[in-house]
Amino acid sequence: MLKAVLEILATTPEKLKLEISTLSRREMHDHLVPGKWSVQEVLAHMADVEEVGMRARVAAIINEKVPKLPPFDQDARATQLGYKRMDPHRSLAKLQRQRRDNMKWLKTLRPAQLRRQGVHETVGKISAEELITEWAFHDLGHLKQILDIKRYALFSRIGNMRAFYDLK
Ligand code: NI
Repeated sequence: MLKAVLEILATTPEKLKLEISTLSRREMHDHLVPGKWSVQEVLAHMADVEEVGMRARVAAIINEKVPKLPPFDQDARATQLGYKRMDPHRSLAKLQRQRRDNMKWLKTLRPAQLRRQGVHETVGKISAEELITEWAFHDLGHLKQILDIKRYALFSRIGNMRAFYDLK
């Protein structure tokens, strides 16, 4: 079960790299989906969460006795850290480096450690295994978001075939 989750986590950076390889700097910077993050902001967010969100929380559950896990205010961090101005390739490189390191660490965790729990301040009890699974779930959500942005980028160029699609 966790094996598939680890596989998703291990392959996310290369999937992201492949997906952004066909986008121009401008397409990564612009808000192609109205009201949503740009590719640049998504990548900055993923690199940021990798550093301060995911691993730190799982580590707290493993190392502390029923730790309290504070919520992560992603919009506040996006503004404070300036996700908008961050270079997408640098964000991806940072994520790649950190993920490699995190994969090594995740593979060392034993079943008894994975069963340990923490208390998320908003949603309550959560085990290390659930949190690691959410980590992969979070990856896929942002990958999907990037695919959506790419669909939007093409939408204006498909002429009358637009009638068959409802972009949401
Ligand atoms: Ni996110």
